[in-house]
Amino acid sequence: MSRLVVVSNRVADPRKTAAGGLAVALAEFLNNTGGLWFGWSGKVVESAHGGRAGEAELHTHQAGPVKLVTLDLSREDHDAYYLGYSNGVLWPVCHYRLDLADFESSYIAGYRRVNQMFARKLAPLLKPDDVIWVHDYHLIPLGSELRALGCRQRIGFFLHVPLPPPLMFAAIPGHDWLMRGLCSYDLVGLQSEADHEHFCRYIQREAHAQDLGDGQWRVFNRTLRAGAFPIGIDVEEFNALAEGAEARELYQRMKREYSRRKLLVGVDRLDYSKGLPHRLRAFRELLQKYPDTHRSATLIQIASPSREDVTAYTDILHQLESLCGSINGNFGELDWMPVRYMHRTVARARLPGLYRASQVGLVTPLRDGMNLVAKEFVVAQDPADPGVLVLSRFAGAAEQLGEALLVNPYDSEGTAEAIHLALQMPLEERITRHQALLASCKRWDVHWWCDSFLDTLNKSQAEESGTPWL
Ligand code: GDG
Repeated sequence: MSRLVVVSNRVADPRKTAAGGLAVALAEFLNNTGGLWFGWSGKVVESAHGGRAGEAELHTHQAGPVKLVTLDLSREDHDAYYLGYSNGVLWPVCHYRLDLADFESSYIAGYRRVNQMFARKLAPLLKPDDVIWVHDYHLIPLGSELRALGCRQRIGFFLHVPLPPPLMFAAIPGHDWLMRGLCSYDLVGLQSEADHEHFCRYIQREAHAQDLGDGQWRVFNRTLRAGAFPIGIDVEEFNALAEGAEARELYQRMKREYSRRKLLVGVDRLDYSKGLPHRLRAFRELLQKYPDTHRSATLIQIASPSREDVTAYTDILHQLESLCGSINGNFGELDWMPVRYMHRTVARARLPGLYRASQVGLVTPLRDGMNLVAKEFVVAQDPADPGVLVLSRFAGAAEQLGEALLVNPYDSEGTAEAIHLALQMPLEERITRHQALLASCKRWDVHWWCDSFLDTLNKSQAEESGTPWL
């Protein structure tokens, strides 16, 4: 069995529960193959080595059979690669927010520099029959940089965020270079059929790719595969978490505290893609239109801090604070606050308890690659008395979770209607919908995702020689 080498912006210790489903699923393969996980340490070194990357030292840490190898970034590289091009350009454009992109021309050089450094540092650690799996938008050109250094191993890439339609992708400075980079992999995995279709359309129109059938393409003088591999959660791990003392204790406490009220829950990173202000406006609409919800419906919104050094994130924080304040100010009573908003991270071990105590799960991103909260909410429910999932049609998860109440989050009236329907839904219908949703979550879990991606990658032929891409 070939060794698996995972490369991602950040590296997680797969033995820690806080690492979440992805790390746990990857850990299975990494453990079995004595794998290697390579990425940024999360540390920024102030002007060490003259501010430039290149001399960064590798930190090696053995986590059971898995070797974790990380490197630090200089301030200059971090700002251009991470804050600039990755989170200031690629993240907003991939989430259809051209208005929030910061098209500063110097970022791309830093992005490329860091990808080159990753390749330079990783290449000497590779064995000839390794299988390499690169993750996400921070590292799109890594495959071509590795190829340029002569790496002939099989290399797969998975994009966790949406891939926008060709014309929108074309707004990214260096989009053609990025797409060439994507095409240097042996397998490109996307979250949804919609994203996959965008990829195919782009390479057909812009690069005259030839469709070889069975997901294979001939483009830029090489053959690659592409497909949709919707990511799932580790259902067993999440069930075990739900059985744990912390989740059960929280569940009981919430049930006691809200015995005469209905709970709605939202759990998101505080990110503009998650549609939090739109969700609060829909909730306000619900309170305005349906007085029966007063003193009854309570929305618990967890917004865990994220990327606080990017301006667009501080803007969304202020919008949220103001909306929550005005909803509570206008509708609140001495014994009832409609919104309980927390700008804090809740321990992962408690999340299943919070989901299970809630009658409605609100997952209403404006755009999302997949959205794992939707799946966690479904799995955490009591099958005999399940809550209802209100899900944005713009989350990748909507392709698999069609039995949720699908909404357009831009339409606050429509979303309010759906929430009202969810609050009123008879038990029988809730059970039928939940059974179908749970079956999807179990069928397309994170192990299916890992297995199907790696099986497909193993089928792919590694290029005969490193391709001179650059
Ligand atoms: C990217 C893509 C894609 C959230 N708040 C807390 C907390 N979380 C956990 C959730 C869930 C995870 O974070 C969020 O996953 P999502 O899928 O919703 O979103 P992103 O972070 O944007 O992830 C996304 C994903 O990659 C995987 O491919 O689905 O589309 O954007 O697990 O539970 N966890 C804890 N406390 C919190 O307050 N412990």
